[in-house]
Amino acid sequence: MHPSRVIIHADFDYFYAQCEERENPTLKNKPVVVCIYSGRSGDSGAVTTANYIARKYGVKAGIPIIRAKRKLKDLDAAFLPANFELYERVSENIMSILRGYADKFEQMGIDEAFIDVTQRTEGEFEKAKQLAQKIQTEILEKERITASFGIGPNKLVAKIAAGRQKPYGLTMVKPEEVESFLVPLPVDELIGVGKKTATVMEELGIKTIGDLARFDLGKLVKRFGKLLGVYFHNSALGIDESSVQERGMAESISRILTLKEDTKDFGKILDEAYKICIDMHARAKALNLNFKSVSVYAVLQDMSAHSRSKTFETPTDDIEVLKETTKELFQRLLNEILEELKARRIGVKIANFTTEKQTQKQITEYVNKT
Ligand code: DCP
Ligand code: CA
Ligand code: CA
Repeated sequence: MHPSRVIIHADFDYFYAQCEERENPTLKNKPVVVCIYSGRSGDSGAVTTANYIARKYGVKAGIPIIRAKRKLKDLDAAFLPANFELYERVSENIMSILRGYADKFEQMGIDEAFIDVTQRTEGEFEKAKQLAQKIQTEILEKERITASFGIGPNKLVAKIAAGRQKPYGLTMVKPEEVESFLVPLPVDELIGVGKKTATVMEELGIKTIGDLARFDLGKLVKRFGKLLGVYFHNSALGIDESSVQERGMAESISRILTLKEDTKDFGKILDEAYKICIDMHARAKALNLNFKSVSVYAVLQDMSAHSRSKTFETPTDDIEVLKETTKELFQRLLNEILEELKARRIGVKIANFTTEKQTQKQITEYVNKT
């Protein structure tokens, strides 16, 4: 038999709302609801997520803001507009911590990731548990965010495990425990079984993953087709061979921010742009990336968006080059467009990455050719 893989899944707890609590601790003891206001009227829009206090009153992702307000009426609840810049920054920082402990790393959306730790734990689940605790603590200490972890012999089991104890939970399912772990759970815990599929399954008498595992495969295939039928059957048995997929290099790193007040003052814009540069540069350094192009953006008061970019001959990781280029590009952009309108939002992007090794290679090749 193959020795088992050891996979960890991390999912950050009530993520957007927790980021808001981190920035403003006075929110901690009250219901917090993060909203996307559609802008049509005061309260139109939807809830993206809520902290656990608000969830006790039935507030959850996807419901209209107006409904959430009704549920939290008379309570001292905070309704906040989503601040994606913040969530992305926090997410990137936590992801780099996770990446540092992975044989293989795969990010799934803004608040979760799989890490394969088979090699570094020598396939031992107890070691993986210690490692997971260490990572959880590091994330809490460095980023002041709690994340829940699941450990399992594959992605399927690790992901379900991560959702079992929240917040700040750690659930380990060893290979020999997979069956007893899955059997009692509702089918909609399986990836790919949403509300609709769950309803169809219930009509077939399938409520738990155990029911699904026992259900006749032929009948399942008849109802859902071969591909899905077999997939559901295997999932219910805890079978998942899919590997943790390292994605290629990021294509770009960018930051956009809303200015404190609309302005056409070059100095003020540059101050903010430099902050972005420093932040992005640290990010590129952490990922060991050199960049070959820089772009700057401005969104004006009429919401029109404008950009300018520049590509270098050779990749660089020099902060001064980044700042100089940003300055030059903003100067050009502002001269050309800022006649009447002020800027509302600005951004900087670096792209066309190579890793340091590749850069070395390109440089040597160049030297050899000449
Ligand atoms: N999100 C969203 N709209 C949704 C669902 C989620 O904008 N319909 C956003 C807000 C969440 C983030 O994605 O904070 C992560 O989603 P999760 O499903 O992991 O939910 P949370 O992290 O908020 O809560 P939990 O503690 O249950 O993981
Ligand atoms: Ca989450
Ligand atoms: Ca998630």
